[in-house]
Amino acid sequence: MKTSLLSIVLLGAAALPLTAAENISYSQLLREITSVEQAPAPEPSVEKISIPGADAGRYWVTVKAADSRARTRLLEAGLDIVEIAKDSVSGYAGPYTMGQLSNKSFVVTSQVPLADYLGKMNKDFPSQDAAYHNFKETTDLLKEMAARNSDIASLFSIGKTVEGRDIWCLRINSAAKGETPSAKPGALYIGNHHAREHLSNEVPLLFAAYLLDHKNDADIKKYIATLDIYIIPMLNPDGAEYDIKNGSYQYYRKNMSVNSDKSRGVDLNRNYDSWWCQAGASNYPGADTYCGPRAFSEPESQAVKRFVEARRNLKTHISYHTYGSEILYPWGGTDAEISNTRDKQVFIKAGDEMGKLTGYRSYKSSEMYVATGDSCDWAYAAGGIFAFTFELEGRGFYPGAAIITNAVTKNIKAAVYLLSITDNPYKVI
Ligand code: 0X9
Ligand code: ZN
Repeated sequence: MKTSLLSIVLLGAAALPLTAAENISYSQLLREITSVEQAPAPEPSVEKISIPGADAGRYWVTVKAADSRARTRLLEAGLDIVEIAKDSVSGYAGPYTMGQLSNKSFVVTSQVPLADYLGKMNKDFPSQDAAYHNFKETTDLLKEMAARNSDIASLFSIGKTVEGRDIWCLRINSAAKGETPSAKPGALYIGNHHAREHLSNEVPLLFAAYLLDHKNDADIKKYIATLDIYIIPMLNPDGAEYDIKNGSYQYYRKNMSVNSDKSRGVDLNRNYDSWWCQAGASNYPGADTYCGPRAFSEPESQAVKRFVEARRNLKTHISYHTYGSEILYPWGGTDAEISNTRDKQVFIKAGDEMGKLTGYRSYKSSEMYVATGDSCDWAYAAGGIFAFTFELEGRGFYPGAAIITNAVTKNIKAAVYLLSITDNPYKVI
């Protein structure tokens, strides 16, 4: 739970008159984040990690896997792949997946009870990560941004989560507000499909602050006047909140649905209707890669579906995840190449350009592993949207607050680049 950053920002903001001319300052936000980053470490504490089922046979495992095909089979066995090496992968496995790994022809080279593994990890603690924004802080900040920039910004909920939280969308458009349609080319940025990937909320949230703070810069002004920009920083607030409950990280990936077997959660990035629940997904509810009972079974993915289908003007999209310093483009659900060669060239060229701006490697999603039900595959297939998955930087899901400024700064460059081609993505080829 962070108190310092937002309260400083909002207390500071409250002292100002609420006029359209006043902005939540992006640079102020970054300064505050930096000051939180540099704050002295709190009292050393014994980390209390409570993993769902940690006592019931969850392991950190390393399994031989020489290529993307082998990695896909492991996803299907329910393995929550976290690290990919040349000949192996490592990740989390619960009792079901441990059974699959022993029954099938997998070679497990190491398995460490999760509690032991986490106990040995040198990672940051939530109190040191105060600069990250939880759901309330994100909500307050988005409301403040919209209120202070009512000439160009509006905020609305695209739907409710399993637990009834709003999925907020900040829209930046000089003419249309709220859910009013627009014919201008649209760009969509979504963070936090996966609960524990908190940096994927910060990047789009701070990108929104940046755009509003720079609304009078010539290039940004032009994009705001000519484009329809949507930013949904927190698609899975239930999961994100669960992941930080009790002030300790839960290593939680999915949403908070209660499954038929009473296990929790569907993997939202396996729940879209793109070869749903085929390769790289598990139909076992307890698995971290569980695809759900049917495509779009989840209110969060349904909300994205409704949102995208109602906005045929959308041309470009980034879905933020962590981690890996990668930019991925379709297909992710099949080894096949996309059939439209011009589109493929756009993906390659735009991906490379954003790769230069971030230092990330851009390549076809399925080369990482084939995984079906992926949001970006669906967005491209359903709407012809140039949809990129960004695996942001950092080693681990909890890279600490010190990573935010750099990650945000370089990713704003890539996000602005995407705006620059949204009027006509084909101009890049
Ligand atoms: O597996 C995922 O959903 C993404 N990785 S993460 O570590 N953030 O969970 C990658 C999605 C890329 N898409 C495909 N390879 N289909
Ligand atoms: Zn993810």
